[in-house]
Amino acid sequence: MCRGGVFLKNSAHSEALVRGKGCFVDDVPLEDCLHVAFVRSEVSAAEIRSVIFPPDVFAGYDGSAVAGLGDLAVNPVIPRVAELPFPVLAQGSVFAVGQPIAAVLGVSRSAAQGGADQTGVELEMSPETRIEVARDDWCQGDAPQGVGQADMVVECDIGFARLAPNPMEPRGIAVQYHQDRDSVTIWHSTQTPHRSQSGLAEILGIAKDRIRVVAPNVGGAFGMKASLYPEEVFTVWAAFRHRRNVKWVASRSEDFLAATHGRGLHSKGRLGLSRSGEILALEAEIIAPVGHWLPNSALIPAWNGARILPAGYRVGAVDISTCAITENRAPVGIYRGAGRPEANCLMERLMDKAAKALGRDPLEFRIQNLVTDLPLKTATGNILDSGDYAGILRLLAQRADYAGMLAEREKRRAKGEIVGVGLAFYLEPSGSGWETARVVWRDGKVTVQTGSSCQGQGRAESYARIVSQVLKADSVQVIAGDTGVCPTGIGALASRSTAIGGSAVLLACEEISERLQAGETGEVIAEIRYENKGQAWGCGAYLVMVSVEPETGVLTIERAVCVDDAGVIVDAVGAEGQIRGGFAQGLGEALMERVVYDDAGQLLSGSLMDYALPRAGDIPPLRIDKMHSPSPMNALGAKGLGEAGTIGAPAAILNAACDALDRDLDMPLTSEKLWRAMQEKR
Ligand code: SMO
Repeated sequence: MCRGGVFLKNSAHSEALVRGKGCFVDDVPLEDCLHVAFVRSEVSAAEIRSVIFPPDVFAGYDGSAVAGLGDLAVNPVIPRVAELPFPVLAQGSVFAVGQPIAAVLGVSRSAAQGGADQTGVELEMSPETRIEVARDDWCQGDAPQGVGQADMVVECDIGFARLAPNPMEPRGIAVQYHQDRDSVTIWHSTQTPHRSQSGLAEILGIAKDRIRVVAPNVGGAFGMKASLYPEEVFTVWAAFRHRRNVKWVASRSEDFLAATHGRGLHSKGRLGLSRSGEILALEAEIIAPVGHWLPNSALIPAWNGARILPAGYRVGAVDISTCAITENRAPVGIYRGAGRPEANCLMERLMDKAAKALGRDPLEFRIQNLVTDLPLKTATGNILDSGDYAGILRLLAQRADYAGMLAEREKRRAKGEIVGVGLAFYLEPSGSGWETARVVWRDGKVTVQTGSSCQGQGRAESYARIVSQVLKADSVQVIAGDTGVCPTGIGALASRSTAIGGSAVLLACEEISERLQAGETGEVIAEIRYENKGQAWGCGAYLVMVSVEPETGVLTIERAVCVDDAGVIVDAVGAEGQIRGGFAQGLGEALMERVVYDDAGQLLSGSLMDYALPRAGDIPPLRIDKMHSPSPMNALGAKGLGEAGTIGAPAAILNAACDALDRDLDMPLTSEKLWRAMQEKR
């Protein structure tokens, strides 16, 4: 494959994937391997009275076997007020439908599953519990006074549905046991191979060097594979216990039941405004659900959902609180956007309601209130590093023919059509911290070993492009996702890989370039651990026009225009792909996706027959425009873009639907919900 004059050879690159030549966890051949099947709780809260395995199972384990294992580390982005255990198998009590109670090993997948199916579990139902596990707040100025003295106050209350991430490849782990060294090589479908390695070592209480984690081609993740799961830890434990190869690959249903869900937040906000349209104060209260155990990133949505407020707007005073509260349901983790969509949706709904209350045009009202003269520190302590926020809205208005769209809306409304125009400005902070790269130049052939990993985004192409911008290379090979080969990294999440990992690659290439100029020949190696100066804040604005069919409630997105500023773009095709994919995922959240539990905690949307994912035919054509304000926060000047569409699309679509029906609505905007709303109005 030849792109940009660089020959890429790597199984991780996109061409292999589209040709079906990738290698996923279930493709890894393991000789004489044991399979794991889990016995899962059928109720949401109970005490375990007994677990009885059928006599013919190869091996069966209940919680007592793994009671001594350690806990999973949780990223402490907001202060904890309570600790939760990390039960690899339930320890006497169950806290959610789907929680693993016991595990059965078998010499085939069906033998293991058969054994699990025949395992008898006696449960005694107990009441569900809710525990607050973390909380934080941000105050600047006197927000209650600001609201109290305001000429106008608008309020908004949004319930975000739980969403099932649904990467194409479900969770999976294949463990090869090395008899001679009492160590393992693990093929793991993960976004964070190094974290998987260190987490496993810690939980199992063994040295890190006995565990090599390889993330082969990861078939999508969307945040769902950023943390270790109980099932995965058990599979590795079983490999050491039996000194055998062991494998577990989740079914789609098991992922619906027991993989992390996203969103589920409840966000309330209130803006106090002056008559002239200044925002005097923002009060907001965020309640974020967490499941019955905490994955590493469990607190990120609670944190981002609050601290990203008031997004890009100038606000006199803020009083924002967030808390994370357990539910007797599946675990909650990050999901593409991870709090960013929630914060931006709340702010954008409030801005629309404020504009309406003031009798102002929503676009022009936003321009009045967007911050200028970056960098600056927001009321919640974020450093917005660069960008022309108002300029983005002006460009959007021009490219979308905003004035023409509004005129058309009025004309069609006069004819009785139900039409809405929705706008959203968004911010997308990319991760902070460090990533690594080791670049080896050998007579014009370049190998990049990166601590960043890939899950199908085309990272190898991006990194190869960075190489080719600095070095004259005949070929570039990018190796990612192998703790045995690559320098330690954080992983592929939080829109960090190009900005931070790409900067590490850039600096390593620059070092090699200098040394080559100094006359070095043969083999030149540069290894960089790059730490950014702070988060790079991508931004953008989306505009959509929707119509709703009065008879059926079916919503159609007639037009969608995106303007994104991700700073320096390395791979324009890849970047546009991220915007389109993100938009599709945001559209899913806005229009159709929803995890549904009944009151007893039974999952009602446990398959793709019940849980609606968007399909190609649901996605409208997008008009995509860009601005490029390089970020001063990293060497490359790049910002995040991978989550842009999932942040901008739901807010814009929600605003358009609310505009069409002239009322507040919650997502997903199903036809039933819209139809009922229209009936109420009549
Ligand atoms: S939701 Mo992303 O994997 O930070």
